[in-house]
Amino acid sequence: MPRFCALATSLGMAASLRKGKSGLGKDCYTMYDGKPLLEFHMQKPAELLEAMAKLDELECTEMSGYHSTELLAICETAKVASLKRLYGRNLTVVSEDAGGFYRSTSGVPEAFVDGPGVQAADWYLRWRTYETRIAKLETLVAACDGKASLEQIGASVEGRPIWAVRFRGAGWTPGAARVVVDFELHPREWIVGMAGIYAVEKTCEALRAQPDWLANTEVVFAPAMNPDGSIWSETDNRMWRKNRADNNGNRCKGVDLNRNWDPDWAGRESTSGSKCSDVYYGSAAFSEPETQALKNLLDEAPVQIHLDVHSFGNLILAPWSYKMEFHEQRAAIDVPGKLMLEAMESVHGESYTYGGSEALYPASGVCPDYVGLSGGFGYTFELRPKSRWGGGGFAPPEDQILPGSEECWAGIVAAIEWTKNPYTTPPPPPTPAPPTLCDPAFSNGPDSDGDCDCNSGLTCYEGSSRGCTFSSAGRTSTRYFLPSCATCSCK
Ligand code: 0X9
Ligand code: ZN
Repeated sequence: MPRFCALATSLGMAASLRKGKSGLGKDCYTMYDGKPLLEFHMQKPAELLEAMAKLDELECTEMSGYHSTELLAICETAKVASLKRLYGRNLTVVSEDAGGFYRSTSGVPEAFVDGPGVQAADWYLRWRTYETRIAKLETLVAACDGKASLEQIGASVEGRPIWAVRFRGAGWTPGAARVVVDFELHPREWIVGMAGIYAVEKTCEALRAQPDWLANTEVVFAPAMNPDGSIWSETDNRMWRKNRADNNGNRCKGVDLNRNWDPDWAGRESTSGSKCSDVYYGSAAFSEPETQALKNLLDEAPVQIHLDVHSFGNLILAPWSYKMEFHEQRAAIDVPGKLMLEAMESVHGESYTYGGSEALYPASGVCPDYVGLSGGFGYTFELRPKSRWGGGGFAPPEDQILPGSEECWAGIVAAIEWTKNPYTTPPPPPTPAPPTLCDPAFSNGPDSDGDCDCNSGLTCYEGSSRGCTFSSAGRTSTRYFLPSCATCSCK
């Protein structure tokens, strides 16, 4: 399998690749070199769907992920004339060279070379190759003081291991608090793969600072759910979304791992039975080995919160994903949902939107709806960037990696904290205790440290015993007594 992005990096060519025209061999943008990047401005969702079907027919690469009524696509130059005739002023050419455009604004993934002056945090300043990310996982788990285990949960279509990192706190038994977070079902969402490694790193750090943080709790991360697709996206096709299933020898490969689930597999919303479609749902629910691996992990024990991490759009999407109607438990679902929102926004002041399918679009057979069948809450995160423009959509600038990963981590922490104490309505603010006063008939106070003082000439009794407990723990006095003492009196 060609591995040119990684190879170029190890030869020190990444910087020149990042700058513009590669000219140095193939990379993950080469297939888009010299092809126009087009933007379609549609007025209504129905027009959007029609345009998307047209793009499928013309074998264009659709790049907006259905995020708005504005579509972004890369098409062959020869197709542009007919598209211009069809869409007129609703079509603009953003760049004549989509490959060069994304190569220079987003760049290619690199290995990480440690050495003098290199900081650990530098790891998050560049996109990292799949191998580099898995190697980092191994290092992190090995250095996590025995708190984490790296486990193979399955194998991809092409036979690559699928890894999970499990943090099982002392005292956890099946049925107790459990959070599962999966990353990068969609390979082109590179920021998600980076955020998955960051989450593992931060969990180990948190446990080092507070070893009992996950007592009675299990947290499992699956940081790279689609290894074949990720490598394909890094080496051959930057915008690859599906796995690498061969679809019985069809000319179009791949199943969308976020359409291959129940409930509502092969339903009506934003999915397709066409093998060439980016949202192809596969031959059956759970047909793909990557889907099965995650399903088995989720099935091991009840899950209170499942987070399925994607990009882009700055969204936290509540279930159900497959329909517009509100979930019957939506008020309860909103409690951790809004805690995650607040946590993510508070990191950098970046705004996120929280909502159900009304906040994006409904989608049938998606992964986070699955835990809903057994009572869990399954949310979708759509990480940075917020938009394509100035944002880069699926291929943002590298300076988005670290803040995006930090925001994702903050959302995960909020989910874990809620799961440890899963209230479904926010707790009422604590009611202040009514002030306890000293009865002025026989005492005065409270004094500076909170005691009542018997009036002159009176002696304090607690019940029938002479002498009362006062604020200095355990000591008694014939003058002072605690205002809360119901049996204390001055005689
Ligand atoms: O379409 C998807 O799979 C997700 N967007 S992405 O751009 N990452 O591909 C969104 C799934 C839709 N989810 C909900 N409606 N909740
Ligand atoms: Zn996605």
